[in-house]
Amino acid sequence: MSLQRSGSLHADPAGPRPAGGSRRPTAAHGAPDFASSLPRAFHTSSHAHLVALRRAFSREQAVSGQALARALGRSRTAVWKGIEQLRQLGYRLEGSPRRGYRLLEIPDIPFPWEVELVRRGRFGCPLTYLFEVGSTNDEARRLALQGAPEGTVVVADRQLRGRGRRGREWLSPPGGLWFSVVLRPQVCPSRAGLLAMAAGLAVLRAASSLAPAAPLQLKWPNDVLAGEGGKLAGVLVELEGDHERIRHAVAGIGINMQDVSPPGGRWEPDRPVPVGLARFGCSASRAQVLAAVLWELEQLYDALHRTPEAVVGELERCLAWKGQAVSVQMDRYCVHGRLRGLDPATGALVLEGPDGRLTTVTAGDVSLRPGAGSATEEG
Ligand code: BT5
Repeated sequence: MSLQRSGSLHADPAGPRPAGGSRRPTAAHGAPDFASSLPRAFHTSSHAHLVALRRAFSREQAVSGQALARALGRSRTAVWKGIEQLRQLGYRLEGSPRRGYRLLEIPDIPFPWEVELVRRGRFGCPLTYLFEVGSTNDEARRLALQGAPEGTVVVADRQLRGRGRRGREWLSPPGGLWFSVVLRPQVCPSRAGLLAMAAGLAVLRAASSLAPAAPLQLKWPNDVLAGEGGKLAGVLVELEGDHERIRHAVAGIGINMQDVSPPGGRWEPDRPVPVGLARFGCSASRAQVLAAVLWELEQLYDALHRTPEAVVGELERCLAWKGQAVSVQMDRYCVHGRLRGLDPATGALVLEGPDGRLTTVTAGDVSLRPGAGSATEEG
């Protein structure tokens, strides 16, 4: 029998029933029916026993209690407690005195132990999973200020105050992939724009490998577009440091796994509509998607330090609207022009006016501008 990965959870009737009544996500979105006694947060280090237990279950055969105790280096009682913990969290485990335990169903939740099973590089360890948080960027910043190592990840099922750029709201309902990575880049702050673009490219690479049919493109400076007018993901990089050195950066990444419904039933006109990865035939779990993005991010991040021009080349190849007439809305100006590409040193957007003059834009919102382009500024 093969393991099932459930979107919704089916608590094992043999296991203890959680009491419920907490403010955490409900079973419909992949998180368990909670007991207030369940922890709100799970860390790689404080849940090392579950990491070991889950690793012992990675094959589909039954495992004896004795073998599990050996794998954990702990007593049979500790194994039993771990099994009960997993059951409370939505895992379906069959136990038989003769054959041992068999894992039948895994909830689609990026717990640290699930990510540990599929993680390939340095990024993603340590990892904190939260059922609910204000913003994962705030939590990751807090950890960064306490000295958390590069690659530390905070991931949440739901954000109550998810944010985009310029104070915009980022809708983060249960079931999406909302996470932040602590980075300590050795690059000049003027190149920080490339970090956000590299994070977008990491999502594009990972999503393309998991859902090859997805028509993905990068929209400068931080969006991953899917098809006409769809937004699969957004990136918010927040820096701490001074004009000479970045002390740390927090790369916040939001990926829609399912389509997101608009608040009040309507999306703002002229803004991309949130579309989920599932729409393109992706059947990967959130832990798998997270691990894939973290791996790509790590490769691109390392490349940014060694061979930034190669990263910029790939960014340009994936850039939406190249050669087309666009407008870039900044705080006080709107610039129009033909989108030519990226400044290789900073990742700024390069526009070309009808006279061939190039204009470089470091921040703003790009939109398509049907008709002829001219590099002009409007107040
Ligand atoms: C972004 O901003 O696209 C950056 C989003 C970053 C979100 C991550 S989630 C983890 C971490 N924690 C946080 O609090 N944030 C980061 P921007 O380019 O400003 O786009 C914001 C706009 O996207 C909104 O004004 C909406 O129009 C639209 N939007 C809101 N929620 C969306 C969603 N779930 N999917 C697609 N578009 C959305």
